[in-house]
Amino acid sequence: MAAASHNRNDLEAYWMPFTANRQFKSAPRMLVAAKDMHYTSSDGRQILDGTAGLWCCNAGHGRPEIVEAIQKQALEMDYAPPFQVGHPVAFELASRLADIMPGDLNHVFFTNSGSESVDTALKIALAYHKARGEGSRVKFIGRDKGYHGVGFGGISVGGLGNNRKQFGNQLPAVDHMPFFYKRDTMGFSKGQPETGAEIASELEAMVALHDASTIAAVIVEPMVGSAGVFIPPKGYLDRLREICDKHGILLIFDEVITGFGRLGTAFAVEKFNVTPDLVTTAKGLNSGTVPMGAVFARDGIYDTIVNTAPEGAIELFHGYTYSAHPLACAAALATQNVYRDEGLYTRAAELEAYWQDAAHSLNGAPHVIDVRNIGLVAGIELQARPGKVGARAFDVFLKAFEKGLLIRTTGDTIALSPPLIISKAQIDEIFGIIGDILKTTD
Ligand code: PXG
Repeated sequence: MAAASHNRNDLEAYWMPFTANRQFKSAPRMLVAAKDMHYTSSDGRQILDGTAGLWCCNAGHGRPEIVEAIQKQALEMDYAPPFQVGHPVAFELASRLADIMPGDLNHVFFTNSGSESVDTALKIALAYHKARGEGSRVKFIGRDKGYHGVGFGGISVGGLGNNRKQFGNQLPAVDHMPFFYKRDTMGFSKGQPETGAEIASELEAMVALHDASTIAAVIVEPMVGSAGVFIPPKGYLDRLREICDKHGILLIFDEVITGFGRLGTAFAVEKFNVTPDLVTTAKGLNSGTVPMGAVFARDGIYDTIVNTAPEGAIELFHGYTYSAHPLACAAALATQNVYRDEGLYTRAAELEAYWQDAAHSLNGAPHVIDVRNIGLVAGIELQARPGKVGARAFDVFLKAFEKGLLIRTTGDTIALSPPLIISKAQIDEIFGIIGDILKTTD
């Protein structure tokens, strides 16, 4: 009964996501406050944020402009239903976002996470083909090692075995392109590898196998984030675009990580100069302050779905209770102002050379078998301990936390993606701490 609940171990009730619960609860690491580039731990230490939270707090933490906008909106109107009524901040935000997104990706559908953005984009792709009389296009092509969130759509088009193996059923009509990265030819590349784009032609073989008339969309992360920071070779994304165009297949860029300044441009669309048909985003949209995602669609997709529906009919049977939540929208507008006023969309480009040199200074450090970088992202891959994949990198994570640095690890790769407000001294601090730890890690 509830009466006894105060006696419980209060770490037990919370089932932590993507976490070794038993291990964590035996030695918890708690964050209790955050300001600018630092977290504060429960034992009062300052922890330098090497990961922008989880690739999301691009403007840094506790930014007064964003906090005040959320407070003001909460007082003015806490919530408004998004179906059949609107509120002005959502329209203003969508217009602002369409303005900064290149090309004719002018229509914005709001969600609450990257996973929801992916599901939404997949559904829009299906609805688009159906609306133009090609309802046989129901298959999706993802890529090995892709991460597209944890919805059934996302794990199906995603290419990470660990995220699928406990769950059996997937979307049935999905296939995966091969991974593009080859360490022997691409290892220690600075920015985009020069060679290797030809593997994109594997998509042609898949189209031949499935027949174009069955394929709705291809979805890729323009830069592979979660699986360990892999940068596409020059020309690779262009080739995917060409093949999709040739066969009437939609191209979806999952920019949940790359969106909002991470690569030195507002979106990877601009950085790689390839325009997809749909773009999924979340995270940096409001600097991680309130859960929110957004899907961008090209004019032709919106127009086709909206204009072919009968007068007065709902054109897309899709949406969430919290789509365009007023607090999330207010936070996003304030965040966009911070990004604009502080030039944060180009800041990663300004720091890229410095960041790259700092990252590659670990070339030759103990256990380092590869260093990859682009914008303000770096992947430092360590040799795995025999039979214990991930253990060495996790040790580095624990030691870094002790030394006042938050990093992410995936397998044996250390993934770094700090807030875009980072200073050069803080970049030195990140790689200095990691270099020191590697010297004392077995
Ligand atoms: N797409 C991509 C490309 C992502 O990186 C999602 C979709 C899903 O977003 P939500 O908001 O539903 O989590 C992501 C999320 C990591 C890590 O350690 C990265 C993510 C999530 C958890 C861990 O790199 N990215």
